[in-house]
Amino acid sequence: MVSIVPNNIQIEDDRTGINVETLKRAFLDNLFYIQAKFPKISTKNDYYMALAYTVRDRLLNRWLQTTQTYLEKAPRTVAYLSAEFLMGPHLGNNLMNLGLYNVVKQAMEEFGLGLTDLLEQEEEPGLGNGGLGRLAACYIDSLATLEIPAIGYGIRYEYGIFDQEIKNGWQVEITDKWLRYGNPWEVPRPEAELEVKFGGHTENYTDEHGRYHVQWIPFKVVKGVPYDTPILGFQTNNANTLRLWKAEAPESFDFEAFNKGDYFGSVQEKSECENITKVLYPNDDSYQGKQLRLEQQFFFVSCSLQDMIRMMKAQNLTLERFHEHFAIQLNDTHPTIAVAELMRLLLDEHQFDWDKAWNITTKTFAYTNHTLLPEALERWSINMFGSSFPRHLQIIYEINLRFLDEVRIKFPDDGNRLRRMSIIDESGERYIRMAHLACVGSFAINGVAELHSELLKKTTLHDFYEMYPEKFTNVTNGVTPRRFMVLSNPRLANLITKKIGDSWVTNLDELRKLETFLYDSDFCKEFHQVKQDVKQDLANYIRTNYNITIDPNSLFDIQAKRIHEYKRQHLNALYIITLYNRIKANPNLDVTPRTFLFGGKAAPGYYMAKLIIKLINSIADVVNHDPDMRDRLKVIFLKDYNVKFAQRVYPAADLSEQISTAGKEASGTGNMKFSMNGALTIGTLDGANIEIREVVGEENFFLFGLTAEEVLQKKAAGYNPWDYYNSNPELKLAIDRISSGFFSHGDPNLFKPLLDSLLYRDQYLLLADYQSYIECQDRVSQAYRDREQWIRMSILNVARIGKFSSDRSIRDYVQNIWKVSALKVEVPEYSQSTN
Ligand code: B1H
Repeated sequence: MVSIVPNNIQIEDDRTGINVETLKRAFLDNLFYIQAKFPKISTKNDYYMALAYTVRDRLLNRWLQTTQTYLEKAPRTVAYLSAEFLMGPHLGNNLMNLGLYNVVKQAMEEFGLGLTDLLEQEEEPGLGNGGLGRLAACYIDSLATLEIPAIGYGIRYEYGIFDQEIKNGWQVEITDKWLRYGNPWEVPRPEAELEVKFGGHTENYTDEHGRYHVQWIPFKVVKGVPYDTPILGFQTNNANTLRLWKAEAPESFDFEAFNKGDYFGSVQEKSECENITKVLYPNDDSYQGKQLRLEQQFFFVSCSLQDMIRMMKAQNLTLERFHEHFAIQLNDTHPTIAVAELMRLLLDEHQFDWDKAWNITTKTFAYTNHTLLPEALERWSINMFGSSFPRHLQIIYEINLRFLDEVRIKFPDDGNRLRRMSIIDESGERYIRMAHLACVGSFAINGVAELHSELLKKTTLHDFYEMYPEKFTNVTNGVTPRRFMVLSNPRLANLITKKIGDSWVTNLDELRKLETFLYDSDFCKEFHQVKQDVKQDLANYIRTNYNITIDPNSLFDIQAKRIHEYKRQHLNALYIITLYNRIKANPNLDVTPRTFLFGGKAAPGYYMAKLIIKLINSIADVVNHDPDMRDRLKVIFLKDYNVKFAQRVYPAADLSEQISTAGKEASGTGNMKFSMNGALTIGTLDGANIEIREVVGEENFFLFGLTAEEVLQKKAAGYNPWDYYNSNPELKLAIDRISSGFFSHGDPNLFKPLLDSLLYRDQYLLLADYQSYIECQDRVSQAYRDREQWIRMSILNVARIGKFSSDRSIRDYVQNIWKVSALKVEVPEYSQSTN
């Protein structure tokens, strides 16, 4: 193997050396030569940038050596295609993975700079909405840590998920200008740009051998420029690449406008090209049939597939073996146009015949479904789709024709089944059903938790399960313990390591060893102290940023996730009102003091979700200022919940709210992050909650509510929310308090849409689950009074959570779906300086 490390580099080199003195010198050097500043005139951001470059320098040899090794050995590679990568801040993660956290901390301290301050400075790349995007980020981390050759492909949105402010209790959206001060972690690769076509029409021609071909004559061409970010594994040499595409105008395509002297027209065309990667669509778990979104999807998919083909060519590999070289994972249907685009590339640009191209395609793709919610299932109107992608529409028709023939053979004389399964929905205006295309075009289909995968087979994809049972599997989601334990909760991580050593970080099942200390009172005390200290940290943060005092001895009850009716933040709110009412009725009631914390963004166009935020803030206003509460009840909505802030939140929770209507939350991943940090869960039998409860033990989990099956039965039997309202006095009082205007300065109309939806529809069965939830919450309050027992339950949550490491999820994908092997990267030792 050829080393790419120049052999004259010595360990003390300012770009590689890792002792305090060298790091300090390198930092000042970067401050001077990159930021063009010296300490006296530097801002905090200058310091952050100087440090970021100092750290980046120290991972470049691993990154380039990895790239070199992959190029040489040409291993089978995972391509993870995702419209979202919610990476969170890079600096702390890279410091941890390089093992440089403490030495860098010391170096900064010698300059009088606090490392935590500098870490706080980083603007996180919010290139995702919620769970789906964060999952992609956890998987990219685990892939590198497990030394699996992999590339993450996605979109470099200029504006990520909006920043949330709260004004007068309402959400206000602010554009996320995350690139404003530059991004030290990315490397633009303009030399590797590619072209992507849009619109126009197709033409048929016959070549000199009499073979029939189709040519796509586009209306416009857009350039895709890759921006690469190294993703280093935890204490490995493997640094994989996250390759995000930015859209730019080509230099040549607008010549017509220029020739006509239409300068402004051509500039406008340029800005229209760049629109494609301008902004992330801010909807979680729902889709909008917007043409620009479809164009975003195609843009990054086409760039990525062309990039893979180019790589194979560079390695002298034949495209006949494309499926042997790449396993492409489709993160939901968002990149599913890839099925048609790979077909087009093979058919039209590389002259494969249909059967050969289809064989390769269907051995390449695997599809992960992330939701059963009907409003999230992507379908594109044929007209819109065809106007942007005329050739792909033809290809999809042809795929469908052949597919329906297959269905007909397996299930003769079943017209309804054909209509149900067709990739084209012909029931009204015609649509392409992307999930159907994904199922037909993939060799594997998986849900993200056991229940979800079962429901997929029973409901949404039932016909496809009958057609291709062998394609279906489950891969339960997981999260990275590096970011969500080691980095975010160092106190807990250090305590664990002190007891069981540090190999749990890459082998999370080892946390089981903590069970030996369950009745070790010193350990329990220390564990409790860690939780108290972390809660105090959050209390301080809230004191500083919200000017509200909360009691770290109260039970921290936290619901942090996107705001959605199915996630039922308003059920939580009904419990708060119930507690409030009880204390009002009996001011001396002996209640367990609680602090209710909420965090999460609402999609800007989702009125009901925004009204839920307003309701929580309105309740907070009343409760926090009512002297009768005597600080036993506090409610805070924490604004702008993002990855950076989440890292403060998960460690501080006593109780994690996972209260979705059973059958609606595909998996959830916050549930895992809370539990890993010692929170107990109050939850329904939904998504991964079921599996969490299974491993931590039912006695260490607060279960309530209807099961998924009972939800369906109840709805089928004709659910009437009024029955619950009329027969439950506490529920009635809670709802009446809202409708009377008690929380809205006397305005009875403010929350009417929300209450009407509860009383007249209650799609998500809040009223049906209310009593069960209230009783369960009361059990929580009781349990928290026996603090020693609570601590043991909390320890058991941590000790038994190993299954939910994303390392386990990735091993599942590797073994059952991708069939790839690890490839260790060797980084030659730098020659040691001798003086
Ligand atoms: C999940 C989405 C999602 N499921 C559409 N579906 C989007 C759908 O921009 N869009 O159009 C964006 C996101 N997100 C979540 O995925 C599930 O709700 C969670 O239960 C699950 O844990 C997570 C990861 O699998």
